[in-house]
Amino acid sequence: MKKKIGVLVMSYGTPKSLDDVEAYYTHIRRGNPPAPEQLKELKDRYEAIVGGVFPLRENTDRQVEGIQAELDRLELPDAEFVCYQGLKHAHPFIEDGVRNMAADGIAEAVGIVLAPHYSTMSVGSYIKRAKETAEETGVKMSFIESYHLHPKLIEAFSKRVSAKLDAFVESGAPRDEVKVLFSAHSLPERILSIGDPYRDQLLETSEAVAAAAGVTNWQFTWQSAGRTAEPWLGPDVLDTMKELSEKEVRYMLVSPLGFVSDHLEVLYDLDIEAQDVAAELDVRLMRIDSLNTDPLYMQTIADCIVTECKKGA
Ligand code: FEC
Repeated sequence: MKKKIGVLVMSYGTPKSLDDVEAYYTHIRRGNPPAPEQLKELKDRYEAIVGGVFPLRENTDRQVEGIQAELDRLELPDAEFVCYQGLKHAHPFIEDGVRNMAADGIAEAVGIVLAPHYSTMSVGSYIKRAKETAEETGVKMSFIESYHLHPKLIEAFSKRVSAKLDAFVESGAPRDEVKVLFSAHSLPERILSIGDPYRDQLLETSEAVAAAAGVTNWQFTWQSAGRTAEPWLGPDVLDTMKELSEKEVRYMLVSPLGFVSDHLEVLYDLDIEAQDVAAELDVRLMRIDSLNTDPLYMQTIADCIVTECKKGA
């Protein structure tokens, strides 16, 4: 009989419905309920994207199915992988995922986050929670911390950048006049003082994708900074767009490399908020398509899992 290896696929999580936004936001705020105006503002953002539908849930479901299919296709002689979902801020939580594995008799598992870059505040906190529950339940777990330079990930992103640059050219824009803006979720500036690799990994991905797509006219910028009093990493994409437009840049291609799925931070922050700013500035803004279930991305994850298992064998 083949040995069953659990795969804990972790993702951010999204509310089930508009009624669930308050509980979700309270969880993000570590148990502190949001003020009524903060709650309204977040609900308005969800309502603005496809009328209050929460695409991240279905996208994560599909990604987990895609990863399972990719792992099944490998047909390893001695091992069989079984994927479980664990979400950071929604059901099934990370802890539920690990407990579900233990309840199914899984003794060994690998954990991976659907976010390619490591930060103590993002991927690190997913892993910490999974590790704690794994120790409690006796599941032997190892983790993939980052995969930001995996060749298939770089290929998937660079194909998307090239496709949108072609679309710019077809619509009459000179290719080398399109500024490619690689972006990722901002984090509080204090991560830099603790030697966090997040920013450097993002710059490495940007450089690799630019090289693969033959792009020299690019820069990195942050997006979606939290609404807290402390300083967050900048410049923000909206400020970058304003600054570039003052320098007569008229074509911009935003390429969110820190995200792998369509969700609020892409569909609202870029497709609505940044597009509104682009219209005010008379700038033509496009965005690369999200990876979602791109086979190259599914293969990236499957390959990381198998490589991690071989390390432990
Ligand atoms: O579509 C959806 O329903 C969920 C979209 C979503 C994704 C996402 C990814 C990341 N976040 C990261 C860091 C922070 C930090 C805070 C924070 C707050 C929010 C809020 C919402 C939200 N995030 Fe998020 N994030 C998404 C949504 N995020 C909503 C609360 C309102 C607001 O501030 O806009 C601040 C709170 C804290 O201190 O914890 C920090 C990072 C990522 C990318 C990596 C990952 O996916 O884990 C980093 C998707």
